[in-house]
Amino acid sequence: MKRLVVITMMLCAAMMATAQVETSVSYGPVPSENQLRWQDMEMYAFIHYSLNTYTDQEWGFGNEAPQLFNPSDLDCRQWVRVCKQAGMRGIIFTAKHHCGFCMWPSAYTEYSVKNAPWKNGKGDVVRELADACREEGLRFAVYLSPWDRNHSEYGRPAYVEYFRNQLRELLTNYGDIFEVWFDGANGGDGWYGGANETRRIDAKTYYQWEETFRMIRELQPKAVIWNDGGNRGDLRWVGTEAGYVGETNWSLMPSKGDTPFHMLHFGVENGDVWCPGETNTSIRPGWFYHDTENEHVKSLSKLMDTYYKSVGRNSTLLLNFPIAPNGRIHPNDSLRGIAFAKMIDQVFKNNLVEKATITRNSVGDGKTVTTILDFTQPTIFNRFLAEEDIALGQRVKKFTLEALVDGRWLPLKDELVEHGDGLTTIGHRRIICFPTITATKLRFIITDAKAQPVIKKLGVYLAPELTADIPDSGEKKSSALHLFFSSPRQILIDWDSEQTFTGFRYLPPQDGSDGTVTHYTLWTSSDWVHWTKLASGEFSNIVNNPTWQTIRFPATKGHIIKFDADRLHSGERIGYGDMEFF
Ligand code: FUL
Repeated sequence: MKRLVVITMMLCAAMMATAQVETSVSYGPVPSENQLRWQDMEMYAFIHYSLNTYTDQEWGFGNEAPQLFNPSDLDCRQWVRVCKQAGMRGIIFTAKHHCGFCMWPSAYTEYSVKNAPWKNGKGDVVRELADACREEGLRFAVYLSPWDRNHSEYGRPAYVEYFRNQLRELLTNYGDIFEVWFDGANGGDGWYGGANETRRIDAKTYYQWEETFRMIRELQPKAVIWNDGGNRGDLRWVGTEAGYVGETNWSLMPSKGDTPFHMLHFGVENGDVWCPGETNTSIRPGWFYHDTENEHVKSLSKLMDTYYKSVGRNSTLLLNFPIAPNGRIHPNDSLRGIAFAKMIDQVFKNNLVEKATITRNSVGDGKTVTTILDFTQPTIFNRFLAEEDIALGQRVKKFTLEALVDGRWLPLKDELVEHGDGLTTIGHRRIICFPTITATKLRFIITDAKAQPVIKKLGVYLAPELTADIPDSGEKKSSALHLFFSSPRQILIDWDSEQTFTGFRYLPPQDGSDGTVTHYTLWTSSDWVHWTKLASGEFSNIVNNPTWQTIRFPATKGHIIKFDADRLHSGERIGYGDMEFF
């Protein structure tokens, strides 16, 4: 006989948490405290910056001159502010990339900032960034490339000693480190102290990872280790840098043996260790800055897609922001990053589950669970979210989703899925995207689980439609300024350097009055935090006489302008024929 349990209640998030946790016994491998803390970070930034920034390369050969490193305007606080506003909770910095150039004055090499003209060789980028992160409440972490194309001993035992010495410097002199990132790229050709040759190593044995890991555990017991270089760390690569993990994503891996692509990408259902996937990708095509990529910063819809396919698939998102040669994050990247965070907030700010009545039936051994969300009235939505309490293990194997539309249950499928219907694992967070529907009820059925599921949160949302034109047509650039629609009624314009503004001209759309701004407020800022109002008011008679509108104001310094359309004549988005600043 099957046992039937029925629970009915008005749902609020807190009740949901207690109501569904009927067990506190874990099942299978579970995350460590470090892994749990890391998973809760959800999004954090990569920063790629090195001599490559000045040679327009992705991988330096190891013989690039330290003299190239002389940024005019290096500002780690700008990086941190941008990352923070882009929703990032920490930063992983390329302290040393494959070229071997150290962004801190390592005592073990001359190939570092100490021989660069920047700050007369007295600078330390790692220090400045670690301090800036601490000030702004972001966590800090380091990328130290095991492959070093500069070092003469690379490939021999002496280099491994050198590598560990460098790591010790980074782990002891810069405060708490949340993650240590060891790139998998290994061996091959390089300068190697002038040898100019190809050196091959066995990534599994050469670096003696066990000893290095032991050192990390001792010096930074709260750090997680990422390693795709031949030894299982605390986290795994997801097998691609394109910014997505498999829709089935187990946070489990086998503790031993090789890890082919499918294991990295989908995890391993019966793996014996907890080893969650970290999705790493860059906001641009390259990891390092290249002028030629300024027009190819990922669109907002691409970034949202990346979010759904990483954080929304039981992974974290490690999103790279390259530093431009002047020592700052380029405005195209920062504006896009900020718009990304805003969009995430917008999508998830209103959880429709809070207005629903929930009924939950679990059958038999409790592994099959049906949850019905009754909205009592027709409700419009297009996103579903579920979270397991992963501290107790990852359990759900399969589920279905159905919406009651006009009295009929319609199956919903994940429209971003690459294989099957995609309604498989949940883990820390699963987000399902489907076309906008109007339904009175939503039915979430867990059809297969390893053990009784422990769902700690459910969410139903209405995400704004991201039409293809938002990301790309929102930009207009000249050499001096970068313009971006941060929302349909707000334009942000960022200059490469500080300006003195004295006036503004606005030409309304010339092909109709939709989008014409009739009332506006204009702001400026130098730091994205403090805003000074420059002017606000009405463009008189602009609809009947759609000509240039000129506004003058007292000279004010800043490098960002925010143009708010307080009122539009008609339409939903700001329109303009042209704009000019004095
Ligand atoms: C890769 C490296 O080779 C790239 O240069 C970059 O650092 C990326 C994050 O990892 O494997």
